[in-house]
Amino acid sequence: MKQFEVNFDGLVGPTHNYAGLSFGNVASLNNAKSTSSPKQAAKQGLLKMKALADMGMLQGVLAPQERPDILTLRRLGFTGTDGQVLEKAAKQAPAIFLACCSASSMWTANAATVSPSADTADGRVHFTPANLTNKFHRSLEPEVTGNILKATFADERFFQHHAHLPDNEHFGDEGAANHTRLCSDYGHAGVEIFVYGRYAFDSSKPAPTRFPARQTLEACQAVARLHGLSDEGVVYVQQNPDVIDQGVFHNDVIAVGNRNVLFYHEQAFHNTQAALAEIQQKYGDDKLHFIQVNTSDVSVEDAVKTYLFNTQIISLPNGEMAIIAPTECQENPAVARYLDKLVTLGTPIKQVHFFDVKQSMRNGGGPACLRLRVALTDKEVDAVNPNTLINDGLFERLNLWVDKHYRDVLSVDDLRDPQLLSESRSALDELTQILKLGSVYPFQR
Ligand code: SUG
Repeated sequence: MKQFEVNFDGLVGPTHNYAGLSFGNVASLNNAKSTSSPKQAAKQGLLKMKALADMGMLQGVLAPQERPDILTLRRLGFTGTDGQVLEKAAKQAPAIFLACCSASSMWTANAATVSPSADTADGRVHFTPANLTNKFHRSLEPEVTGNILKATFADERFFQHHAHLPDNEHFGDEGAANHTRLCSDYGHAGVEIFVYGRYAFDSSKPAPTRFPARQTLEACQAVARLHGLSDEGVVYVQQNPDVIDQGVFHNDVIAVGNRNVLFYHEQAFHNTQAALAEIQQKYGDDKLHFIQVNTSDVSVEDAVKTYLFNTQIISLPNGEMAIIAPTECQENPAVARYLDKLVTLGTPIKQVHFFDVKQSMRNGGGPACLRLRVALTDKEVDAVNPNTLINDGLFERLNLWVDKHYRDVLSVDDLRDPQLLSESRSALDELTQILKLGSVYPFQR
Protein backbone atom coordinates (compact mmCIF):
# COMPACT_ATOMS: atom_id res chain seq x y z
CA MET A 1 0.00 0.00 0.00
CA LYS A 2 1.34 3.41 -0.97
CA GLN A 3 0.64 6.56 1.02
CA PHE A 4 0.57 10.16 -0.06
CA GLU A 5 -0.09 13.62 1.19
CA VAL A 6 -2.23 15.38 -1.37
CA ASN A 7 -2.47 19.14 -1.18
CA PHE A 8 -5.82 20.53 -2.28
CA ASP A 9 -5.32 24.19 -3.07
CA GLY A 10 -8.15 26.68 -3.16
CA LEU A 11 -8.71 28.23 -6.55
CA VAL A 12 -8.95 32.00 -6.10
CA GLY A 13 -12.44 33.24 -6.92
CA PRO A 14 -13.35 36.01 -9.40
CA THR A 15 -14.16 38.55 -6.65
CA HIS A 16 -10.73 38.44 -4.95
CA ASN A 17 -10.42 41.82 -3.23
CA TYR A 18 -8.94 43.64 -0.25
CA ALA A 19 -11.68 44.78 2.10
CA GLY A 20 -9.86 44.85 5.45
CA LEU A 21 -12.24 42.32 6.96
CA SER A 22 -9.96 40.44 9.34
CA PHE A 23 -9.27 42.24 12.62
CA GLY A 24 -6.15 40.60 14.08
CA ASN A 25 -4.72 39.81 10.62
CA VAL A 26 -2.15 42.55 10.01
CA ALA A 27 -1.91 42.17 6.21
CA SER A 28 -5.68 42.26 5.74
CA LEU A 29 -5.92 45.50 7.73
CA ASN A 30 -2.87 47.14 6.09
CA ASN A 31 -4.07 46.51 2.54
CA ALA A 32 -7.72 47.39 3.05
CA LYS A 33 -9.30 48.99 0.00
CA SER A 34 -6.28 48.58 -2.27
CA THR A 35 -6.87 47.38 -5.80
CA SER A 36 -6.60 43.64 -6.44
CA SER A 37 -6.08 41.47 -9.50
CA PRO A 38 -8.31 38.38 -9.40
CA LYS A 39 -6.69 37.10 -12.61
CA GLN A 40 -3.16 37.41 -11.28
CA ALA A 41 -4.19 35.91 -7.93
CA ALA A 42 -5.77 32.85 -9.56
CA LYS A 43 -2.76 32.39 -11.83
CA GLN A 44 -0.26 32.68 -8.97
CA GLY A 45 -2.19 29.94 -7.18
CA LEU A 46 -2.33 27.75 -10.28
CA LEU A 47 1.42 28.12 -10.84
CA LYS A 48 2.10 26.91 -7.31
CA MET A 49 -0.18 23.91 -7.86
CA LYS A 50 1.51 23.06 -11.16
CA ALA A 51 5.00 23.42 -9.69
CA LEU A 52 4.18 20.95 -6.91
CA ALA A 53 2.67 18.53 -9.41
CA ASP A 54 5.87 18.87 -11.49
CA MET A 55 7.91 18.00 -8.38
CA GLY A 56 6.11 14.65 -8.37
CA MET A 57 3.50 15.55 -5.74
CA LEU A 58 -0.17 14.68 -6.00
CA GLN A 59 -1.95 18.01 -6.18
CA GLY A 60 -5.66 18.74 -6.09
CA VAL A 61 -7.82 21.80 -6.49
CA LEU A 62 -10.89 22.91 -4.56
CA ALA A 63 -13.46 25.16 -6.21
CA PRO A 64 -14.07 28.66 -4.82
CA GLN A 65 -17.40 29.85 -3.44
CA GLU A 66 -20.15 31.90 -4.98
CA ARG A 67 -19.65 35.59 -4.28
CA PRO A 68 -21.30 38.04 -3.94
CA ASP A 69 -23.35 35.87 -1.61
CA ILE A 70 -26.87 36.91 -2.64
CA LEU A 71 -28.51 34.22 -0.53
CA THR A 72 -27.00 35.64 2.68
CA LEU A 73 -27.95 39.20 1.67
CA ARG A 74 -31.54 37.99 1.20
CA ARG A 75 -31.42 36.28 4.62
CA LEU A 76 -30.46 39.68 5.99
CA GLY A 77 -33.53 41.30 4.52
CA PHE A 78 -32.40 42.77 1.19
CA THR A 79 -35.06 42.15 -1.44
CA GLY A 80 -35.82 42.50 -5.13
CA THR A 81 -33.94 41.18 -8.13
CA ASP A 82 -30.36 40.05 -7.57
CA GLY A 83 -29.22 43.41 -8.97
CA GLN A 84 -31.45 45.29 -6.54
CA VAL A 85 -30.23 43.19 -3.63
CA LEU A 86 -26.64 44.15 -4.50
CA GLU A 87 -27.45 47.80 -4.93
CA LYS A 88 -29.44 48.11 -1.70
CA ALA A 89 -26.88 46.23 0.38
CA ALA A 90 -23.95 48.23 -1.02
CA LYS A 91 -25.74 51.49 -0.27
CA GLN A 92 -27.45 50.71 3.05
CA ALA A 93 -24.94 48.36 4.69
CA PRO A 94 -21.54 48.63 2.99
CA ALA A 95 -19.69 46.61 5.66
CA ILE A 96 -22.13 43.68 5.38
CA PHE A 97 -22.03 43.95 1.62
CA LEU A 98 -18.22 43.74 1.47
CA ALA A 99 -18.21 40.74 3.80
CA CYS A 100 -20.59 38.99 1.41
CA CYS A 101 -18.19 39.59 -1.50
CA SER A 102 -14.99 38.13 -0.05
CA ALA A 103 -13.12 35.44 -1.96
CA SER A 104 -11.78 34.13 1.36
CA SER A 105 -12.63 30.50 0.59
CA MET A 106 -9.35 30.47 -1.38
CA TRP A 107 -7.55 29.77 1.94
CA THR A 108 -8.47 26.12 2.11
CA ALA A 109 -6.31 25.52 5.20
CA ASN A 110 -9.44 26.95 6.83
CA ALA A 111 -11.86 24.80 4.85
CA ALA A 112 -11.87 21.84 7.22
CA THR A 113 -9.97 19.61 9.60
CA VAL A 114 -9.03 16.30 8.00
CA SER A 115 -8.01 13.11 9.79
CA PRO A 116 -6.47 10.36 7.68
CA SER A 117 -7.83 6.83 7.83
CA ALA A 118 -4.80 5.54 9.79
CA ASP A 119 -5.87 7.70 12.75
CA THR A 120 -9.64 7.18 12.85
CA ALA A 121 -11.67 4.50 14.64
CA ASP A 122 -13.62 3.44 11.52
CA GLY A 123 -10.64 3.51 9.14
CA ARG A 124 -12.14 6.22 6.93
CA VAL A 125 -10.83 9.70 6.15
CA HIS A 126 -12.86 12.20 8.20
CA PHE A 127 -13.67 15.80 7.22
CA THR A 128 -15.23 18.50 9.41
CA PRO A 129 -15.71 21.86 7.66
CA ALA A 130 -14.57 24.76 9.84
CA ASN A 131 -17.36 27.03 11.08
CA LEU A 132 -15.09 30.12 11.04
CA THR A 133 -17.40 31.91 13.46
CA ASN A 134 -14.97 34.65 14.43
CA LYS A 135 -15.30 36.58 11.17
CA PHE A 136 -18.68 37.17 9.58
CA HIS A 137 -17.30 36.97 6.02
CA ARG A 138 -15.70 33.61 6.75
CA SER A 139 -18.68 32.21 8.66
CA LEU A 140 -20.52 32.18 5.32
CA GLU A 141 -18.28 29.40 3.98
CA PRO A 142 -18.95 26.06 5.76
CA GLU A 143 -22.17 24.92 4.00
CA VAL A 144 -20.76 25.26 0.50
CA THR A 145 -17.36 24.02 1.68
CA GLY A 146 -19.16 20.85 2.78
CA ASN A 147 -20.79 20.54 -0.67
CA ILE A 148 -17.46 20.96 -2.44
CA LEU A 149 -15.69 18.48 -0.17
CA LYS A 150 -18.46 15.92 -0.69
CA ALA A 151 -18.23 16.38 -4.45
CA THR A 152 -14.45 15.95 -4.32
CA PHE A 153 -14.39 13.04 -1.85
CA ALA A 154 -17.67 11.36 -2.65
CA ASP A 155 -17.07 7.68 -2.00
CA GLU A 156 -18.63 6.86 1.38
CA ARG A 157 -16.63 3.67 1.69
CA PHE A 158 -13.54 5.81 2.19
CA PHE A 159 -14.69 9.28 3.20
CA GLN A 160 -16.81 10.44 6.13
CA HIS A 161 -18.16 14.02 6.13
CA HIS A 162 -19.38 15.73 9.31
CA ALA A 163 -21.42 18.88 9.70
CA HIS A 164 -19.50 21.93 10.90
CA LEU A 165 -19.59 22.56 14.66
CA PRO A 166 -22.38 24.72 16.14
CA ASP A 167 -22.08 28.28 14.81
CA ASN A 168 -21.07 29.88 18.03
CA GLU A 169 -17.93 31.48 19.45
CA HIS A 170 -17.79 28.70 22.04
CA PHE A 171 -16.95 26.31 19.25
CA GLY A 172 -14.95 28.67 17.04
CA ASP A 173 -13.09 26.38 14.64
CA GLU A 174 -10.62 27.45 11.94
CA GLY A 175 -9.89 24.00 10.54
CA ALA A 176 -6.50 22.71 9.43
CA ALA A 177 -4.81 26.09 10.02
CA ASN A 178 -4.74 25.12 13.69
CA HIS A 179 -4.05 21.44 13.18
CA THR A 180 -0.96 19.56 12.11
CA ARG A 181 -0.02 15.92 12.15
CA LEU A 182 3.24 14.14 12.81
CA CYS A 183 3.75 10.57 11.60
CA SER A 184 6.52 8.24 10.47
CA ASP A 185 4.73 7.84 7.14
CA TYR A 186 1.43 9.31 5.94
CA GLY A 187 -0.35 5.96 6.11
CA HIS A 188 0.79 5.15 9.65
CA ALA A 189 -1.14 6.25 12.72
CA GLY A 190 0.16 9.66 13.71
CA VAL A 191 -0.09 12.29 16.40
CA GLU A 192 -2.66 14.97 15.56
CA ILE A 193 -1.79 18.31 17.14
CA PHE A 194 -4.75 20.62 17.72
CA VAL A 195 -3.83 24.19 18.61
CA TYR A 196 -6.32 26.47 20.34
CA GLY A 197 -6.22 30.12 21.35
CA ARG A 198 -8.57 30.10 24.33
CA TYR A 199 -10.97 28.15 26.53
CA ALA A 200 -14.65 28.60 25.72
CA PHE A 201 -16.01 28.10 29.21
CA ASP A 202 -13.25 29.35 31.53
CA SER A 203 -12.33 33.02 31.36
CA SER A 204 -9.74 32.64 34.12
CA LYS A 205 -7.42 30.84 31.68
CA PRO A 206 -4.81 32.72 29.59
CA ALA A 207 -6.16 34.44 26.47
CA PRO A 208 -5.07 37.30 24.20
CA THR A 209 -6.20 40.80 25.10
CA ARG A 210 -5.77 42.79 21.88
CA PHE A 211 -6.76 40.51 19.02
CA PRO A 212 -9.27 37.64 19.03
CA ALA A 213 -8.38 34.00 19.58
CA ARG A 214 -10.43 32.36 16.85
CA GLN A 215 -10.20 28.74 18.03
CA THR A 216 -11.31 27.18 21.30
CA LEU A 217 -10.07 24.04 23.05
CA GLU A 218 -13.64 22.77 23.13
CA ALA A 219 -13.88 23.01 19.33
CA CYS A 220 -10.67 21.00 18.97
CA GLN A 221 -11.97 18.32 21.34
CA ALA A 222 -15.28 18.09 19.47
CA VAL A 223 -13.52 17.55 16.14
CA ALA A 224 -11.27 14.87 17.65
CA ARG A 225 -14.38 13.09 19.04
CA LEU A 226 -16.23 13.30 15.71
CA HIS A 227 -13.23 11.87 13.87
CA GLY A 228 -12.92 8.95 16.31
CA LEU A 229 -9.33 9.78 17.27
CA SER A 230 -7.80 7.96 20.21
CA ASP A 231 -6.51 10.00 23.16
CA GLU A 232 -3.12 8.43 22.55
CA GLY A 233 -2.99 10.00 19.10
CA VAL A 234 -4.00 13.56 20.03
CA VAL A 235 -2.22 16.47 21.69
CA TYR A 236 -3.97 19.77 22.48
CA VAL A 237 -1.63 22.73 22.65
CA GLN A 238 -2.48 26.29 23.58
CA GLN A 239 -1.14 29.02 21.33
CA ASN A 240 0.87 31.71 23.11
CA PRO A 241 -1.68 34.53 23.68
CA ASP A 242 1.10 37.12 23.25
CA VAL A 243 1.76 36.10 19.65
CA ILE A 244 -1.96 36.22 18.80
CA ASP A 245 -1.76 39.82 20.01
CA GLN A 246 1.16 40.36 17.60
CA GLY A 247 -0.86 39.23 14.58
CA VAL A 248 -0.54 35.44 14.66
CA PHE A 249 -4.24 34.83 14.05
CA HIS A 250 -3.78 31.15 13.11
CA ASN A 251 -1.17 28.70 14.39
CA ASP A 252 0.00 28.06 10.82
CA VAL A 253 1.44 31.59 10.87
CA ILE A 254 3.98 30.43 13.51
CA ALA A 255 4.36 26.63 13.24
CA VAL A 256 4.10 23.87 10.66
CA GLY A 257 4.69 20.12 10.76
CA ASN A 258 5.31 17.34 8.28
CA ARG A 259 5.97 13.68 9.04
CA ASN A 260 8.73 13.67 11.70
CA VAL A 261 9.40 17.41 11.61
CA LEU A 262 7.85 20.18 13.67
CA PHE A 263 9.07 23.63 12.59
CA TYR A 264 8.03 26.37 15.01
CA HIS A 265 8.97 29.69 16.51
CA GLU A 266 10.17 29.65 20.12
CA GLN A 267 7.23 31.90 21.11
CA ALA A 268 4.57 29.89 19.27
CA PHE A 269 3.11 27.94 22.19
CA HIS A 270 1.94 28.77 25.68
CA ASN A 271 3.77 25.94 27.40
CA THR A 272 6.30 24.71 24.88
CA GLN A 273 8.27 22.18 26.92
CA ALA A 274 5.20 20.32 28.19
CA ALA A 275 3.70 20.29 24.68
CA LEU A 276 6.85 18.93 23.05
CA ALA A 277 7.24 16.28 25.77
CA GLU A 278 3.66 15.05 25.25
CA ILE A 279 4.09 15.03 21.47
CA GLN A 280 7.30 12.98 21.74
CA GLN A 281 5.75 10.58 24.28
CA LYS A 282 2.70 9.94 22.07
CA TYR A 283 4.80 9.71 18.92
CA GLY A 284 6.90 6.92 20.48
CA ASP A 285 10.61 6.18 20.39
CA ASP A 286 11.36 7.23 16.82
CA LYS A 287 13.25 10.45 16.30
CA LEU A 288 11.28 13.64 15.91
CA HIS A 289 12.98 16.76 14.61
CA PHE A 290 11.84 19.73 16.65
CA ILE A 291 13.19 22.67 14.67
CA GLN A 292 12.85 25.70 16.89
CA VAL A 293 13.50 29.16 15.47
CA ASN A 294 14.67 31.59 18.13
CA THR A 295 13.62 35.21 18.38
CA SER A 296 17.27 36.22 18.11
CA ASP A 297 17.29 34.71 14.59
CA VAL A 298 13.78 35.72 13.43
CA SER A 299 11.46 38.03 15.36
CA VAL A 300 7.74 37.33 15.62
CA GLU A 301 7.22 40.52 13.60
CA ASP A 302 9.38 39.19 10.74
CA ALA A 303 7.65 35.82 10.93
CA VAL A 304 4.28 37.56 10.50
CA LYS A 305 5.57 39.82 7.70
CA THR A 306 7.27 37.07 5.70
CA TYR A 307 5.18 34.02 6.61
CA LEU A 308 8.30 31.92 7.27
CA PHE A 309 6.07 29.37 9.04
CA ASN A 310 3.19 29.59 6.59
CA THR A 311 5.39 27.57 4.33
CA GLN A 312 4.50 24.11 3.16
CA ILE A 313 6.93 21.40 4.16
CA ILE A 314 6.54 18.62 1.65
CA SER A 315 8.14 15.21 1.30
CA LEU A 316 9.46 14.83 -2.24
CA PRO A 317 9.42 11.46 -4.00
CA ASN A 318 13.20 11.12 -3.38
CA GLY A 319 12.58 11.28 0.38
CA GLU A 320 13.96 14.79 0.93
CA MET A 321 11.77 17.46 2.43
CA ALA A 322 11.38 20.83 0.73
CA ILE A 323 10.02 24.11 2.01
CA ILE A 324 7.58 25.95 -0.24
CA ALA A 325 7.99 29.58 0.82
CA PRO A 326 6.58 32.91 -0.32
CA THR A 327 9.04 35.29 -2.04
CA GLU A 328 8.63 37.62 0.95
CA CYS A 329 10.95 35.21 2.82
CA GLN A 330 13.64 35.78 0.20
CA GLU A 331 13.30 39.54 0.48
CA ASN A 332 13.80 39.72 4.27
CA PRO A 333 17.51 39.46 5.21
CA ALA A 334 17.01 37.73 8.58
CA VAL A 335 14.57 35.17 7.19
CA ALA A 336 16.61 34.56 4.02
CA ARG A 337 19.69 34.01 6.22
CA TYR A 338 17.78 31.60 8.42
CA LEU A 339 16.52 29.56 5.45
CA ASP A 340 20.05 29.38 4.00
CA LYS A 341 21.19 27.94 7.31
CA LEU A 342 18.20 25.62 7.78
CA VAL A 343 19.02 23.40 4.81
CA THR A 344 22.51 22.76 6.27
CA LEU A 345 21.36 21.77 9.77
CA GLY A 346 21.13 18.04 9.12
CA THR A 347 17.32 17.89 9.41
CA PRO A 348 15.20 16.24 6.69
CA ILE A 349 14.60 19.70 5.13
CA LYS A 350 17.07 20.01 2.25
CA GLN A 351 15.51 22.42 -0.24
CA VAL A 352 13.69 25.74 -0.32
CA HIS A 353 11.52 26.86 -3.25
CA PHE A 354 10.11 30.38 -3.45
CA PHE A 355 6.74 31.27 -4.95
CA ASP A 356 5.11 34.58 -5.72
CA VAL A 357 1.70 34.46 -4.06
CA LYS A 358 1.64 38.20 -3.31
CA GLN A 359 -2.01 38.65 -4.24
CA SER A 360 -2.92 36.24 -1.45
CA MET A 361 -0.21 37.44 0.96
CA ARG A 362 -1.72 40.94 0.92
CA ASN A 363 -4.75 39.46 2.65
CA GLY A 364 -2.62 37.43 5.06
CA GLY A 365 -2.68 34.16 3.14
CA GLY A 366 0.63 32.41 2.40
CA PRO A 367 1.42 29.15 0.59
CA ALA A 368 0.19 27.01 3.50
CA CYS A 369 -3.09 28.94 3.84
CA LEU A 370 -3.84 28.13 0.23
CA ARG A 371 -3.82 24.39 0.74
CA LEU A 372 -5.73 21.68 2.57
CA ARG A 373 -3.63 18.62 3.30
CA VAL A 374 -5.26 15.26 2.83
CA ALA A 375 -3.16 12.17 3.57
CA LEU A 376 -4.45 9.26 1.48
CA THR A 377 -3.59 5.68 0.63
CA ASP A 378 -3.41 4.69 -3.03
CA LYS A 379 -6.91 3.17 -2.83
CA GLU A 380 -8.27 6.41 -1.37
CA VAL A 381 -6.54 8.46 -4.08
CA ASP A 382 -8.34 6.29 -6.64
CA ALA A 383 -11.64 7.17 -4.94
CA VAL A 384 -11.07 10.95 -5.21
CA ASN A 385 -12.94 12.78 -7.98
CA PRO A 386 -10.19 12.48 -10.64
CA ASN A 387 -11.21 15.71 -12.34
CA THR A 388 -9.93 17.67 -9.33
CA LEU A 389 -6.34 16.39 -9.57
CA ILE A 390 -3.90 18.71 -11.32
CA ASN A 391 -2.14 17.51 -14.45
CA ASP A 392 -0.90 19.40 -17.53
CA GLY A 393 -4.33 19.24 -19.17
CA LEU A 394 -6.28 20.54 -16.17
CA PHE A 395 -3.67 23.25 -15.52
CA GLU A 396 -4.04 24.50 -19.08
CA ARG A 397 -7.82 24.28 -18.97
CA LEU A 398 -8.05 26.23 -15.72
CA ASN A 399 -5.72 28.94 -17.05
CA LEU A 400 -7.92 29.36 -20.11
CA TRP A 401 -10.97 29.43 -17.86
CA VAL A 402 -9.38 32.21 -15.76
CA ASP A 403 -8.45 34.17 -18.91
CA LYS A 404 -12.02 33.92 -20.11
CA HIS A 405 -13.83 34.93 -16.93
CA TYR A 406 -11.59 36.91 -14.56
CA ARG A 407 -10.93 40.63 -14.42
CA ASP A 408 -7.37 41.95 -14.48
CA VAL A 409 -8.12 44.62 -11.92
CA LEU A 410 -10.82 44.95 -9.28
CA SER A 411 -11.47 47.77 -6.86
CA VAL A 412 -13.75 47.50 -3.87
CA ASP A 413 -16.23 49.78 -5.70
CA ASP A 414 -16.49 47.30 -8.58
CA LEU A 415 -18.04 44.72 -6.26
CA ARG A 416 -21.45 46.37 -6.53
CA ASP A 417 -21.48 45.91 -10.32
CA PRO A 418 -24.27 43.41 -11.19
CA GLN A 419 -22.17 42.42 -14.20
CA LEU A 420 -19.54 41.01 -11.80
CA LEU A 421 -22.17 38.76 -10.22
CA SER A 422 -23.17 37.43 -13.58
CA GLU A 423 -19.50 36.95 -14.65
CA SER A 424 -18.80 35.07 -11.42
CA ARG A 425 -21.79 32.78 -11.81
CA SER A 426 -20.94 31.96 -15.43
CA ALA A 427 -17.38 31.22 -14.35
CA LEU A 428 -18.42 28.94 -11.50
CA ASP A 429 -21.04 27.18 -13.57
CA GLU A 430 -18.40 26.31 -16.13
CA LEU A 431 -15.94 25.32 -13.40
CA THR A 432 -18.35 22.78 -11.91
CA GLN A 433 -18.47 21.19 -15.35
CA ILE A 434 -14.68 21.15 -15.73
CA LEU A 435 -14.21 19.60 -12.27
CA LYS A 436 -17.40 17.52 -12.58
CA LEU A 437 -18.68 18.58 -9.18
CA GLY A 438 -22.39 18.62 -9.90
CA SER A 439 -24.47 21.45 -8.44
CA VAL A 440 -22.65 22.71 -5.36
CA TYR A 441 -23.65 26.40 -5.37
CA PRO A 442 -26.93 27.93 -4.18
CA PHE A 443 -27.45 29.59 -7.59
CA GLN A 444 -27.36 26.15 -9.19
CA ARG A 445 -29.88 24.55 -6.82
O1 SUG B 1 -9.11 34.47 7.69
N1 SUG B 1 -7.94 36.80 5.32
C1 SUG B 1 -7.94 35.45 5.84
C2 SUG B 1 -6.57 34.83 5.71
C3 SUG B 1 -6.60 33.38 6.06
C4 SUG B 1 -5.22 32.80 6.17
N2 SUG B 1 -5.31 31.42 6.46
C5 SUG B 1 -4.45 30.72 7.23
N3 SUG B 1 -3.60 31.30 8.03
N4 SUG B 1 -4.53 29.43 7.21
C6 SUG B 1 -8.41 35.42 7.30
O2 SUG B 1 -8.05 36.34 8.05
C7 SUG B 1 -8.96 38.89 4.58
C8 SUG B 1 -10.08 39.32 3.68
C9 SUG B 1 -10.12 40.80 3.46
O3 SUG B 1 -9.70 41.57 4.34
O4 SUG B 1 -10.57 41.23 2.39
C10 SUG B 1 -9.10 37.45 5.06
O5 SUG B 1 -10.17 36.94 5.20
